[in-house]
Amino acid sequence: MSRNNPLPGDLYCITAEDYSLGRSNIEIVKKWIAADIKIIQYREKDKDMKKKYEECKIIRELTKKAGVIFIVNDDIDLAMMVQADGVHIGQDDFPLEAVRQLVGDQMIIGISTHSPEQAQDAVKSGADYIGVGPIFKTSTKKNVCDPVGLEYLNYVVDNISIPFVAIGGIKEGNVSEVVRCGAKCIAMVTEITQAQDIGPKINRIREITGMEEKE
Ligand code: TZP
Ligand code: MG
Repeated sequence: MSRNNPLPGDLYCITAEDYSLGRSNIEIVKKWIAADIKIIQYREKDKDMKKKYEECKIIRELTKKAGVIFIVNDDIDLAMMVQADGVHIGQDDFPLEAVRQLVGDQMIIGISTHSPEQAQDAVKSGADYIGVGPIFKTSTKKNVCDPVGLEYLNYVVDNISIPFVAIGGIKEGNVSEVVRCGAKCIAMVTEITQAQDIGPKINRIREITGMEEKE
């Protein structure tokens, strides 16, 4: 795990228990690890802190054993308590520089961005990677801004030097467009959490995109 190069050229998987066909986050994470997913983000907006802490403790154990990067969304204290590899923040969270001061120099910090200005600011503030999206329309995230489309993704590919992950409304059926723009790391939430057959789904997406399939 390295702050310089935190994102694999592969899928970036994010939990969403409400959209997981009744399966728990832990069950889903185990399936991702079995499918050789290399980065997992814990994202749960509506659970209480105690529950989140318990789940993150387990996910930290599982990811550590498997050598998988573990990122916690939003909750910097939670990320630190469970010794996650990183934290992912949004534009309305604490300033990135302040988060860096708190978490120290080992932890990965990712930040969601929706415009060229935000991407430039993220680079200046010392982000280790940026989220780029929502590329397409999504109803997974509440209060999400309008899709930024492939235009902003193209801007990032051409102008931003730090790693980035494309996110938002990306599905098996449109992922090739995103890859064609130059995205190497792709986040999908519901397309994967809602798949009945998660392992085969992941491998189908890898085949379409030319990402590596598990042997
Ligand atoms: N950030 C930007 S869009 C989004 C997040 C967390 C949700 C993406 O979910 P989906 O189901 O892949 O559209
Ligand atoms: Mg957030």
